Amino acid sequence: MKILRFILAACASVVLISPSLTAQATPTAGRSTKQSSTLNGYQPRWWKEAVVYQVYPRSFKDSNGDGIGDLKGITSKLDYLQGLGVNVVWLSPHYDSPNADNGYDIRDYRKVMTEFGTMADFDELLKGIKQRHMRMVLDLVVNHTSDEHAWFVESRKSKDNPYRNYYIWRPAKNGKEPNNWTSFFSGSAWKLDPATGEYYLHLFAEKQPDLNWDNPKVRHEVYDLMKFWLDKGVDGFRMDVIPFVSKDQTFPDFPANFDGRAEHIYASGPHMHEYLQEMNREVLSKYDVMTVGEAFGITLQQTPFLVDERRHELNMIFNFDAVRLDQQNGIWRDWTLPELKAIYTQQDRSLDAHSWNTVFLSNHDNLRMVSAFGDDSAAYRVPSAKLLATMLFTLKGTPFVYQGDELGMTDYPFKGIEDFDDIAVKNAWKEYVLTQRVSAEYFLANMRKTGRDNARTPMQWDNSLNGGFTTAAKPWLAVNPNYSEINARQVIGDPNSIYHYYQRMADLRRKTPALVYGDYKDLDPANPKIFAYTRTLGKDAYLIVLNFSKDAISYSIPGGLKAGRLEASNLGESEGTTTTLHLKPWDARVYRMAVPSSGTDIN
Ligand code: TEU
Ligand code: CA
Repeated sequence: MKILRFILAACASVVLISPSLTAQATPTAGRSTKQSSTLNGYQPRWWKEAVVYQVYPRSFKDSNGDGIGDLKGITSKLDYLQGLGVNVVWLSPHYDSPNADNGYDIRDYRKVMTEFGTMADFDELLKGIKQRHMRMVLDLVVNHTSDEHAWFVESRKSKDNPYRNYYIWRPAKNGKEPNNWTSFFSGSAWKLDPATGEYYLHLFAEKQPDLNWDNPKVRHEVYDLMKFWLDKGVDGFRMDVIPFVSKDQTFPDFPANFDGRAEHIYASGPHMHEYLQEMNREVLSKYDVMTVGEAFGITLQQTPFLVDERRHELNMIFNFDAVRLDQQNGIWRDWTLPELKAIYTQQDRSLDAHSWNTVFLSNHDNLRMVSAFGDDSAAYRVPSAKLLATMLFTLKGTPFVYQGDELGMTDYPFKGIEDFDDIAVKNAWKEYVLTQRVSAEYFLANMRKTGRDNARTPMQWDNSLNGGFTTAAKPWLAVNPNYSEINARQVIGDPNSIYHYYQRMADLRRKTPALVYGDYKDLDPANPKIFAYTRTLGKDAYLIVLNFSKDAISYSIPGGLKAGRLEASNLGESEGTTTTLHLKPWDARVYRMAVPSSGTDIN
């Protein structure tokens, strides 16, 4: 069955396979078979069992009072992270950058951003992480650089500059841009450069020119800089928009029936798999590291082609299906629970025991998890944040926690355009409001519900001015005014807090192989309010029941299954071995199921 699924998935994403790759989809002796004992068919790996915590350095902790988070600030909070029970810290970009896109525009890959500190501060941070038996993953942003990177400074000088071919340059077509591709940050993806009269490609900001990965020198520069950081002892990479690195160099226009999802076009370049396999061969295979590709534009069906271990590309990716369920082409939409459940079922069906994936509902590009998927009103913020944590830690895949979600931080009450910092929002304002005369109210209403700055406001450490994030009068981005109630000091002191619930869930996951490697089954896919599923490893079976609503519901567990021993619960409800649960609003429970009578296949 699993093999059939794999073949079906292969047919569905035929556009991604180059002929030579199918031959490589078989295990290579000595590489994927290092560990012989498997769990439910899976090779046990530390990154499958880990809980990852994402730090967005600019907003984590300011140590020197300039209003900007920094590396020393992170180091000062390592006990906090260790106490939370996370195993891996993923650091959003910390490299030298003019900050057109908060560090996702890199000027020097081997230097630390001045505002964040020095290389000595980095080494200290890494040491502190290792001392606490945690690991560190860096953000690898190599689809593009800053336009201030030395390579681009050279590249734009002349058509015969040795670095010209490091980027993607094209002459005008009929006096206009080479094609009709658009930038994610508004306008054309091409920018005319006066020095040579040619256009360069930038899928993001004008200050983020795309590298030309078809130039082997570029790829080897990337491999070298990866080794530079791996040799310092870091444990892997989150790879920014990695599916975009291979471009169709004929640059056809968007197809006639184009649905506006540029990421699907940009992610289907011809050599992506070839380059990832080369990167794996040249770099990754030489270290015990984890990789997670930010796979914007990759469908769940296409996922195994990036993460099947026999292909030697990546360990896991971020699909955008769940996290962007509340958006369609950048416009907010209402989502339904059956849609969310269908995504997790699809994720499970697309992947077999040779593949792995992630579970996440927020990051620095999205909303606050409790605001988007829970209920951030005073009555339900705490239980719904805990319910989401229950889901995150019991679904199949490595859970990624975004800073502040363990406090139940919420979206920001933006008033006007001046409250936003994000280049995506500012450019869209120019395009839609100032140029196309879209109403400012409509625009702002949408940005409140989709804008990336919602998740970028500073961490709320305590109830002192600016939430204890900085001693500066004005942080780089305003702290959410609810910091006096929602902050780390408060949650650490309250044994019933969201923070302590995260701790308990991380602990439960760590000691429960069934929650990591066990089979997943959605018991009630169509139910609009309840998410009920099992995780089963041999005789060890867990039942998870989540009430995604503010209704009290009497719920008969489907399939005649019985609850059992309570392993976790956000509201302290138990009810023991029963077939009917009396769920309160946003109730979340994890039961170890009573072993079914012989012959009953609970899965
Ligand atoms: O994001 C990839 C990406 O394209 C989206 O998540 C993006 O935020 C959205 O489409 C904008 O509306 C990655 C980084 O996570 C993001 O912060 C960077 O801005 C982007 O790449 C460019 O490096
Ligand atoms: Ca600082």
